[in-house]
Amino acid sequence: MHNGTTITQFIIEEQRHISGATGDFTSLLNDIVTACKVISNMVNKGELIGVLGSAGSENVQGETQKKLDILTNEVFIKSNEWAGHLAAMASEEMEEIYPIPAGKPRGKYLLTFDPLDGSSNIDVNVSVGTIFSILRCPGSGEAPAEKAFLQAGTAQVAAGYAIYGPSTMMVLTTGHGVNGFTLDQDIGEFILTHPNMTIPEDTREFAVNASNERFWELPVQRYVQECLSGTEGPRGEDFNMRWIASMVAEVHRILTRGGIFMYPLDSKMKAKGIGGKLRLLYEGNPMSFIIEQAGGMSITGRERIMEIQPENLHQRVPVVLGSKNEVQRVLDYHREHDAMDQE
Ligand code: P6P
Repeated sequence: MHNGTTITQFIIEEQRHISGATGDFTSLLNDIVTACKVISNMVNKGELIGVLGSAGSENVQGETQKKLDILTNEVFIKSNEWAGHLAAMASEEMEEIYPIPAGKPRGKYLLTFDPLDGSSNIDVNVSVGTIFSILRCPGSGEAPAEKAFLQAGTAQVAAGYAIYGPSTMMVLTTGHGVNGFTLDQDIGEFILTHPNMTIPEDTREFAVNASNERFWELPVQRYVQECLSGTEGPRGEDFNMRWIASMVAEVHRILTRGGIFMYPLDSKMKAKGIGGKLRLLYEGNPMSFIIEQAGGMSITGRERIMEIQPENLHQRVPVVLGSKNEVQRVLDYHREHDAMDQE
């Protein structure tokens, strides 16, 4: 059972810890919560309202857009452009930044988001989610350019996700731990059900798209092979594997019971000159903030994701995140490999 604390009440009580808080940030978070409620309803209705299937277009990454990718992007824009909390937004589904339109008040925050992560799963009814990150807007009120978004993940003010699964949940951090809220469909409110979420430091469950094995760098091949060798290998214990192809669902599982998620750099990406599969500003950084606040670790394989200085809006990075001791092992394997390479 829950104690009935709504996410709105929780955010307002959180705000009291922030000196000089004006309520602006609280109101922004509540607008984001509203957008996620609308998206939850759309995702839940699915083909009943004809929103499944392809939109017949591609996003900036050259990936086929689903109808819901575009519709959920519009929901985020409409829910967050009017209130005067934001100076601009950036989305996986938009090549350029979205400055707050003339005639609408401009605020002091920037919002980046992936409105429907894992959307390749939507047509087969597997959990998908929304990921968002809030930054302060530099400068003194003028309309920001793209470079205003190019801040390291350590500059994030807040980050969170909604997961549209058997339950719709929101998970949120403002830098004071991680808390989970479950949508009570009867009253349309997110209720605090998972206070102070923390990730076990150890795990025997890994998540990776194993079809890419032959393209991985040697340290990743070594780590995964040792997991697969189980009790007959150097780890001396058996491991379990998961792969949902929905980062929000993988991260939520890890927050709930531990684990390690990997989308590592591989030779296919290197050949195309891209830095990874996942996007730094609206997937890597918000999820890393949440994971670190829950006591986990999040790296590219070689460095802390939240310390990367972004070079462009849709920059992609390798991601290895989750239970601290397993992520540390992957980091150690990369360091050992690189040291031998330099000998
Ligand atoms: P693959 C979804 O498209 C996504 O961005 C992440 O949510 C997910 O972890 C990954 O890509 C899945 O990639 O190559 O297994 O389809």
